[in-house]
Amino acid sequence: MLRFYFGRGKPSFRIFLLPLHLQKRSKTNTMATITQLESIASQVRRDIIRMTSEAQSGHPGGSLSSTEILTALYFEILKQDSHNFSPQGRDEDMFFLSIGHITPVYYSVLARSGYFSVAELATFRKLNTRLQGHPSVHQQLPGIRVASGSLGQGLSVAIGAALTKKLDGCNRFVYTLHGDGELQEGQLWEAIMFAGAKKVDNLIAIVDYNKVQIDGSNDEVCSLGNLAQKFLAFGWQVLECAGNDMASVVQCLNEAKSLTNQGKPVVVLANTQMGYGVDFMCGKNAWHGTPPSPQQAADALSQLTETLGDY
Ligand SMILES: Cc1ncc(C[n+]2csc(CCOP(=O)(O)OP(=O)(O)O)c2C)c(N)n1
Ligand SMILES: [Mg+2]
Repeated sequence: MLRFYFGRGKPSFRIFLLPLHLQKRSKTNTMATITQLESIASQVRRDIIRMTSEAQSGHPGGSLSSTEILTALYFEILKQDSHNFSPQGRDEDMFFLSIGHITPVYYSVLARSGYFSVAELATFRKLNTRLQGHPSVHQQLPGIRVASGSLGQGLSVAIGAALTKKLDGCNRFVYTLHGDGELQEGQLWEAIMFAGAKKVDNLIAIVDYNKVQIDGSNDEVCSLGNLAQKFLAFGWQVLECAGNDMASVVQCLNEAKSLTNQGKPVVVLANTQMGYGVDFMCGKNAWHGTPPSPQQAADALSQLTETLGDY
């Protein structure tokens, strides 16, 4: 099943439309929440710019493209107890960041949602701190269950967690986030095949589909072809959304939840733009792993409203 939510891609499959009475109801119910989530996302983007600029290293591009996705997950979708973090995640939803280099956005949403102090964001990428360039478990930072950064591994871990939840009789879900360049890793396709074959239907994978990666566009490096058709062929349900539109992201993730327990894993292709929210970064792969200079950071911050208060 493939459904589109305001996706930029040509809707060559079934276009999803809520019945009118539900459209009206969901709009009324979610307007305030969407506005609040957008406000949080603005602060998260400020954190990303400040962390990478102050450290003069790190990955702002993919962090900015994934901001709506991670904000929606941590402030709306995931059922977790951020104040009592348990690595086992029993009776909770679990999230695995497979695209480990986007720690600026990950650390920001973890801190802002209560896993650790917001002030700790100032230690990003400093030696002997918990906020290393890529997530690691050695520092026991609350919220992190597995190290990542070596691309391609997160789905395999998530499948193990999802199968464990089934064995434990837990009806919560396991979520992952992947990069599109990351999808060139062979291990991912082995995991995608396994999840489809074994009907891991409590698993929701999300792709930050920003169409670029470290060395250029996906097409220049190694085309992903028709990604939706590939997932469908591997036995997944496929949804697509406008990944930098908060309403589209939230609606799509809620729909993904409703498609669980139907014998197929679910993937959300979130059409995003690298560097979204900062005009001179938007759509440019050069910002994959380049920190903004102090002048560039000042320019970027002038475009992003401070909503929750800078750390
Ligand atoms: C196994 C492995 N190979 C190569 C790398 C180096 N690397 C880090 S990020 C990246 C590109 C990832 O592209 P994408 O997933 O699209 O992330 P984005 O650039 O959009 O943030 C590469 C090749 C790595 N971290 N791990
Ligand atoms: Mg990418």
